[in-house]
Amino acid sequence: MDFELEPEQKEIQLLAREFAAHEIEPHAASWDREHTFPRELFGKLADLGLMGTCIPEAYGGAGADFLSYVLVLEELSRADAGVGVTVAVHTSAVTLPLLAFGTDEQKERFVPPLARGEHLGAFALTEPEAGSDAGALRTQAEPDADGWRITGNKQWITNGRHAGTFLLFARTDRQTAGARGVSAFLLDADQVRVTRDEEKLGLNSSVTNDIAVEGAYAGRDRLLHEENHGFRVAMATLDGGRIGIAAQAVGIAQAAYDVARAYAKERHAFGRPISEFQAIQQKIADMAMEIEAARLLVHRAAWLKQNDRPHAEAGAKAKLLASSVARRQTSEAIQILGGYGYTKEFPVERYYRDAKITEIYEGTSEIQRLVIARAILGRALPRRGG
Ligand code: COS
Repeated sequence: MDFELEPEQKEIQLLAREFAAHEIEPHAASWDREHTFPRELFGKLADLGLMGTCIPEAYGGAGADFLSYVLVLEELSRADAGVGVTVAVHTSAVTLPLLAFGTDEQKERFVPPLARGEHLGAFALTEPEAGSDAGALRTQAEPDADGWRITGNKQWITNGRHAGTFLLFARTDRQTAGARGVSAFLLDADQVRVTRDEEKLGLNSSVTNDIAVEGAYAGRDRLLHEENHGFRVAMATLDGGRIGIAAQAVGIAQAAYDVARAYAKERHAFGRPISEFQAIQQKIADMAMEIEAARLLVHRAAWLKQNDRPHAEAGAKAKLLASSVARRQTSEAIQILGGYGYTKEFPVERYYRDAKITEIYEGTSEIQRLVIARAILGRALPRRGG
């Protein structure tokens, strides 16, 4: 066992950290306040290879491993969690499943423009009445010529307004309810209409959209993986994606910790720095411990994934812990800063708002527990309708 990062991993971590410190962090407060999606930033990230960190060089990526990618996500999210989710969805939820499930032709056609950051990816699974119960989706793909006509509505689609490639899930078998009978398709931006921009509690530098697909034609070349087996694509994608969201949560928690620790040493009360009071020391100690524990789970899950080992349970555990640490410890950071923490003068209120979503998207904490429990106990939970 070796807890030391490889030299290349440290190098890429430093690259992302320095980029985030110069190009993201100084703007994060205004992007949050003004709900700015920093489109040009992703071009700069692409110039460094960070829009395809863990994508092979042959497909236009940087050729680093999955752990390196997770390190990048932590650093980006530490500066701005909205930037973190944009890159996470683009990479984990679109580019990686294309590599895992695509034909050679699909990989050659769709991956390089994504890996080089020429356009963004969006993952379209969720619908107004299919969130945690993803298998209940209603978007329909009707056979037409040698392909399908797709019609339906998707909700809460990260990157929707700015995406060039959509990985979209639709029902190809009308007779079969639930997860069976769902297929995965690759659509272009001009086949999708953005119908709404979501207003959110946080992550204001990312975009979240409702989209409509109105009879878009998808030929066989746009079917990802086998017909009626798209749910497997969705689940396997989320298994990996959750590790990325866990890294995002660690980044947010780390950012809150950094501010709280510095403030505790500077702020005086009762004639001493508040860091000399046990009440504050105990909070700082808990923060440091919980963040480290969450990070270790994230790194282990990433290591399992990059070694082609089962990682669904490890990823769910990492996300479950990291997201609850982020929610709890961003709140504690506000507590340490007191009244200042509640104002926009310091970034901790933004971290607190941004942290909450990590307990919800790419599977709620309740779904993570279900995934973990199924891995431990087997499929002992009631099936749909039963
Ligand atoms: N990897 C690969 N395949 C998987 C899988 C995984 N981790 N988990 C399930 N599958 C497959 C199953 O093997 C099954 O295939 P077969 O019918 O061929 O055997 C199929 O997918 C259906 O699985 P299951 O019966 O477990 O589906 P359920 O409807 O019970 O749903 C949960 C399972 C609840 C775990 C799933 O719907 C889920 O993860 N929901 C949360 C969705 C989510 O995270 N949404 C966020 C969207 S992105 S913001």
